[in-house]
Amino acid sequence: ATQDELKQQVGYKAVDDYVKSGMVVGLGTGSTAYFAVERLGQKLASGELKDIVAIPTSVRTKEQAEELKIPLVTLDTHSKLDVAIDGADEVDPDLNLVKGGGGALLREKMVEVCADKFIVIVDESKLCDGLGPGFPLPVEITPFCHEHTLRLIANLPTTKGCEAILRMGSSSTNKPDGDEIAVTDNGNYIVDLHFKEPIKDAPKMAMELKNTVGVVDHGLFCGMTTAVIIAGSDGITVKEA
Ligand code: DER
Repeated sequence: ATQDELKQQVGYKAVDDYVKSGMVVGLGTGSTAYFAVERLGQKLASGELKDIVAIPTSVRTKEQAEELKIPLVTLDTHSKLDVAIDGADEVDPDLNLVKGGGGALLREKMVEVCADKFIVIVDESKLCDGLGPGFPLPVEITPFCHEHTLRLIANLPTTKGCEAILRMGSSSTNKPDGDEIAVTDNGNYIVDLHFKEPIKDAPKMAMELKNTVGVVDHGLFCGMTTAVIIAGSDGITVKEA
């Protein structure tokens, strides 16, 4: 199966297995979450699912959902979700995640911490033994004095020795071209932290990053995952936290 077929398999399965009529559903961002949104639209159009409202985690997911006529609400009126479905850039054995490759980490985390169940959908290439070396850790920062904040987050006890790079071009890593600084949906910048060694204590790094003034949030999603649906060349497996 092609990588797109693997992404479609897990995206569809997440909706088929975890979304029931009447639910409030968080819609993730990225090329895998794209298929979950597509499947939800299909099942609402066919009548298999009814009375669903959804909360998108990015402008581009909002636009895809609007095209599919998925009824949308926000956390302001629905701050408790039944389920959220999203991709990830890395998944470690404890089901801690690195997210934010698509530049949507802040809205993703705001939505996904409010969900009773957080279902992660990945192809097997995202699995790792330790977070870090396989995918740079995105950190969303305020634009004011961003070089200063970049230096701070590159020199924390847990991050010392990493290479911190300001994300240029589009806010999604898929298209890091261009000579403009990437700007997120929230008007912020992103610094990607490149680690040579696996992150030893992700929760500690998460706390140090969050406590750094100028940091809005980061791509470590620790202790949030309910289940991961993994598409591999030999089929689909589900790992539950
Ligand atoms: O930016 C994000 O957090 C995305 O969910 C990313 O982690 C996964 O994107 P992909 O499904 O396109 O690989």
